[in-house]
Amino acid sequence: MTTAYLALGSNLGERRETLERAIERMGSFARVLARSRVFETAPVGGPPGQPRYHNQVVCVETDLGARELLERCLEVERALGRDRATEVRWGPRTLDVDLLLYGAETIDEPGLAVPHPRLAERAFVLVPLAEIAPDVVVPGRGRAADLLRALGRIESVEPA
Ligand code: GSY
Repeated sequence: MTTAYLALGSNLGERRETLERAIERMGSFARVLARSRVFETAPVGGPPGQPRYHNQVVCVETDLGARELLERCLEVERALGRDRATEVRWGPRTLDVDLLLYGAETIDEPGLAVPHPRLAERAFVLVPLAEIAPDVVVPGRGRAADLLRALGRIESVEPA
């Protein structure tokens, strides 16, 4: 069994409901141990004028390997209306699921990078992650709470 952290984001459609439905579906391949509150966040990157996101982080326990876990999460994205083939790069999306951490592993393979390479720069990930797991260690970077503190003043990440 491995403990993993997943980041969810949605800025199209019924954002909160989409996150809720995604977590429900994750229950078929992982045990959800903890979930952060949902935060409303300003979009980072992508085309100007896109809607604000709802973001959330969940902690799961699973028998799946990291790649299989990611694949199952991408299936959840597709089931909830995401079409990576046609969407604008960094543009609005019904659901994004990122594998942030998989145990204490560091993985750098095509299509699979753990810890997530931009985790330490993203307040919309670190705020919910540090809420449920302030002491979790991001391999090579340090504790989640310390990474969040290092970001300095946080704007546009508010409980939804
Ligand atoms: O990387 C996930 C998708 N995404 C997000 C997001 O989830 N939240 C915010 N605030 N901005 C984002 N830009 C992208 S791309």
